Amino acid sequence: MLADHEVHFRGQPILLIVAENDDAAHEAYQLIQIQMEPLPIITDPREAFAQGKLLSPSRKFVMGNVDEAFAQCTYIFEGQTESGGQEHLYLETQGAYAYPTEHNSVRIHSSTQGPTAVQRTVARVLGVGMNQVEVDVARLGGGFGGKEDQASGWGAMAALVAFVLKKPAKCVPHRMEDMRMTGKRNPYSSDYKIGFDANHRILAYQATFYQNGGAAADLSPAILERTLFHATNTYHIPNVQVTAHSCKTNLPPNTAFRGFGGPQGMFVIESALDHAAKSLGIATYTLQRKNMMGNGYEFSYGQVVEQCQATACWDELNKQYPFDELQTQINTFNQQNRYYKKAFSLMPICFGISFTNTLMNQARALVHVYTDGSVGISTGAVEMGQGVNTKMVQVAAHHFGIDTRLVKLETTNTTRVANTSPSAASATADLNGKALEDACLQITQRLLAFAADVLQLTPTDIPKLALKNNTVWVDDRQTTLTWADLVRQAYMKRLNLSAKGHYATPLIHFDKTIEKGHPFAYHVYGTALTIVTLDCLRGTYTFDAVNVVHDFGSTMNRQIDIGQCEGGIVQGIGWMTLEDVVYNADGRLLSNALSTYKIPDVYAVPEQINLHFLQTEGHDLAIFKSKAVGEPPLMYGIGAYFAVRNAIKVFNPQANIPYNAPITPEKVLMALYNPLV
Ligand code: LUZ
Ligand code: MOS
Repeated sequence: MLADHEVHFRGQPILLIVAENDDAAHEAYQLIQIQMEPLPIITDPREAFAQGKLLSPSRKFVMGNVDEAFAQCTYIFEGQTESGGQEHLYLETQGAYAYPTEHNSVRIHSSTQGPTAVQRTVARVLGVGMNQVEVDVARLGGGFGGKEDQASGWGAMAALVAFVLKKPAKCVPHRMEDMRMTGKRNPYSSDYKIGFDANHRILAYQATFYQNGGAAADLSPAILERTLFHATNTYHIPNVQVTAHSCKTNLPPNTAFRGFGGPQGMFVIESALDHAAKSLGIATYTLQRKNMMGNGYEFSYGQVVEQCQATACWDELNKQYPFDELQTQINTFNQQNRYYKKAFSLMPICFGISFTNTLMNQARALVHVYTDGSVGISTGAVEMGQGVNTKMVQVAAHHFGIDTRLVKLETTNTTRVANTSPSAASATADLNGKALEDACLQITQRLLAFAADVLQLTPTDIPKLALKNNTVWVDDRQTTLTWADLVRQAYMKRLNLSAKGHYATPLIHFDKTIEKGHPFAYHVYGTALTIVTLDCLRGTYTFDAVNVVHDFGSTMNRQIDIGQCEGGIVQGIGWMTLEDVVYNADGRLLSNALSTYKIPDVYAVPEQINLHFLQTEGHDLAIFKSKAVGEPPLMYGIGAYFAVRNAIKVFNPQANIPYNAPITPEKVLMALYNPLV
């Protein structure tokens, strides 16, 4: 919990001051003197790699033979990319509140995406059983991955104080402390090599990823894996060799952030394609579309593409906003405007849904039907603004055929639902929704069998019964037996009105020894068209529109899903264009406040975000066939980088712009006049 002998990064907790109030704590802090001997500091992942400093064994996914394929290529392009970190900037900082309870136990209210992770860590720090640690989560003011693994420290500090002093304790960092002490999105340094035949078809792709992991493993090894899973994005590439190294540096341990390594991998292949297209003198979108994958394509990790919507989304977008016509209009605008230049880009996405660690794809739920017909439900899902609570209530209300008003969702609590996976990987609604569905169906089966009795039908009639509109229906005809009556009578006959549901995603598996398997329940697809206007005197830009065709499956809540897409797009634009996490050579965070770290504001939001729902059946492994929506839209933001880059090229075709993100206004201004001045 605290540094021992060596401090590995600036911001690592060294000691814990317990005081009755903030002022007293600060006074005590002033009295402390620490003597430390400086050690060498590494902040760059390539340097860490050269010194053999790794957080976990390196990984390599291979399909076909890239060496043989490159020998056959007509065109080969090689280069390097950099993508930066990203501060989560959840509105509510990290924090926990703990108090002692009976039987030498402790209860913790934690701002965590992973209640069980906090419970496990606290039990270990206190040296007690997990059954002596209760974690309760009402909701979070945002998580974005930052509280998947990094909430545990704050929970442990609060719990330690409560456990030892037998008094309530609260541990909540100030915003600037939170920014300095916690890890962020992993920055990546990458090398790519891409080869094409004479018809511009990709024959081979090779990439090496140097992940900046920070000072401890945290989730970086899992993030590294997802980078490899998404390294080829939506493209049909027969020969692939991608290698990834998780490099240990002296920065706060970097961690999960919406997309979880996927965006970092996709940025590299999109850079490689853009590099190739510009060198070949063709539109990047022509090259992208030509190489789009389809059903039957085998990813480098062995999963075969099914129910592919990649070209369906792309082509529908092209139908609604014809790209060639748009280019013609933009050309006219650019001829008529000397200091404003417009450009656009296309960003297709394919994101795998499931925790890549197969065992984490499990969930449980607890349902009680009370004697008055009201319902209480508990799941392992944590609400952090993504709307999962609403979706859980929808699941229960639908299966019982009752108004959502009759359903109450309890807090997420480790004594009601144990051994939870964190709310992460976009999989929370699917996993917990399916577990909840299992519990609801156990109860409805009992109730419908009982209803057949009450209505004086035979057991063979049970399949004709349904619960709808707060009543029992037979063969699509409403009966006079209401839900409330049914429940009350069932109780009087001593029926079990509670159930525990369980779900483990079927079909998925992965063998790390050969790096092959079927790790994802399904994939989510979509394409974004991003149009930008660049102010070539100032280096600033505004996004005219982000137009998207997205594969929601069969959405169970349109408003929530639209909200997730809009938020993801804006957060992705922030990562790619504005947000610059800066450490000095000593590993001190310089961008530790909103005055030095620029996040999207109302002016940075695209003037229009137009979301089109692709018409599809949805997927059976998605709850109510409504596909996971949390992370995929973030990657549309990558399109913003390429749109801005294209606009610079219109003004200054000679500009030599490295594939480095974020492409901040400062960098844009330099590129606009380089090498002109
Ligand atoms: N967390 C995790 C995640 O532990 N495993 C994952 O595969 C994942 N994917 C996305 C976001 N968080
Ligand atoms: Mo996450 S990056 O789904 O905690």
